[in-house]
Amino acid sequence: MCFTRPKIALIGGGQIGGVLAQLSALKELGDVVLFDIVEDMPQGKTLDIAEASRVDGFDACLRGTNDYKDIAGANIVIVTAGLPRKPGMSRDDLLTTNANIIKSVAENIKKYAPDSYVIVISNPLDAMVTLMQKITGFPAERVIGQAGVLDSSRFASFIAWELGVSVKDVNAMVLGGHGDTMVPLVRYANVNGCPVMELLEKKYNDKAKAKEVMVAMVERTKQAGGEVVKLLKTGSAFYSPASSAIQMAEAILKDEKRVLPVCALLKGEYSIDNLYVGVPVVLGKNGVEKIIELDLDAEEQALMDNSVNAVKDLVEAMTRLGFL
Ligand code: TXD
Repeated sequence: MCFTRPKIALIGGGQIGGVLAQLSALKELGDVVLFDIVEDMPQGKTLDIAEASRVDGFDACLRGTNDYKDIAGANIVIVTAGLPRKPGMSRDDLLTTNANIIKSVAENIKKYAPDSYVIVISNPLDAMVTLMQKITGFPAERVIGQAGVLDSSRFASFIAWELGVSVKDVNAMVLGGHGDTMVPLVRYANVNGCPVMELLEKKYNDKAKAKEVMVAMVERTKQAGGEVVKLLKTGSAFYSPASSAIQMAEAILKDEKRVLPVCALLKGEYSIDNLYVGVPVVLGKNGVEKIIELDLDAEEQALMDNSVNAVKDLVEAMTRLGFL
C-alpha cells in the first residue's frame, strides 16, 4: 500500500515543508517523504499529519526522515531547505548560507532521485534554482523555481479586494526575478476579460486616481513578502508559498498543461540567454513544455530588463563566491 503512488520528496521540514506535506496529503497527490537535518522533527510532523487522515479522508503515506536514501525514486522534489529572512533582511543576504545548503541538497537529489522534477522555493530564489540546475545537471525543463505563482496570487488578491470581486475571476501575472524588481504586468491584468485599469477608472471616474490605486497595488505586491515578515516577527510567509508550489507540482503530476509564471531557464526567449527568470510557461508531465513569450511594450521591457539585471547580479555574486 505504501509508496506505490507518485512519490513527493520534500527537502526541508520547516514552516513551508510542513504545509507542503499536509497539502500533498489532502489533495492525494501521492506519498510523501519529508526530509530535514533536524532529528525527529520531520518524523513528528508527518505522524501528526497522517493521524488526521481519517478525519480529512485521504489515502496517502507520509514518512519523515533524516536519511536522503528515503527520497530514492521520487517523482517530484520540492526544496525549502535553508534559512528564512529575518525582519530587515533582504533575500540576497541569505545568498551564501543558503547556497551552501542547496549545494548539498542538489548533490543528494542527483544521487538518490536522478529522474525527478525539482521545484526550488528557497531564497534567494533565482540564484538557488540556478545552482540546483548546475549541480544536478538535470535538463532545465526539470528544474524550476516557485515565485511567480505566489507573487501573481498576491497581486490578484489585492485587485480582487480593491474591486470587490471574486478573486477566482482575476487574472494577473508577475514576471521577472523574485525580489524588489519583480514586474507585475498591469496591462495584462483582467477580471474575466475586463481590463483592470478600465474597471478602476469606472470605479473612481478619475484616470489619475485609478493610476494611483494601481501603483499602490503594484508596490504592495513587490513588498508583500516583507509585509508578512514584518508582521510575523520570526520567519516568513509559509502558507501561500506552499500552496503555490503545490499548484506547480500538481500541474506536472497530472499533466495539466497549466499556464503559470515560473522561474525557468531562458535560452534566448525575451532576448535573455542562459538565465533563470520568472516567465509564463506551460507546465505538464515533461516539466516546462513551452515558454510563452509575451509582447512587452517599452515600459514593461525596461522593467523586465531592470529585474533581469538584478538576477544577473545575484548570479555574478554566486560565481564570485565560487558556487557556479
Ligand atoms: O516564494 C518563495 N519562493 C518564498 C521562499 C516565499 C517565502 C519563503 N521563501 C524561502 O523558503 C525562505 O526564505 C527560505 O529560504 C525557504 C524556507 O522557508 P521556511 O519558512 O520553510 O523556513 P524554515 O521554517 O526555517 O524551514 C527551513 C528548514 C528547517 O527545518 C531547517 O532545519 C532545514 O530547512 N534545513 C535543511 N534541510 C535539509 N538540508 C539542509 N542542509 C538544511 N539546512 C536547514
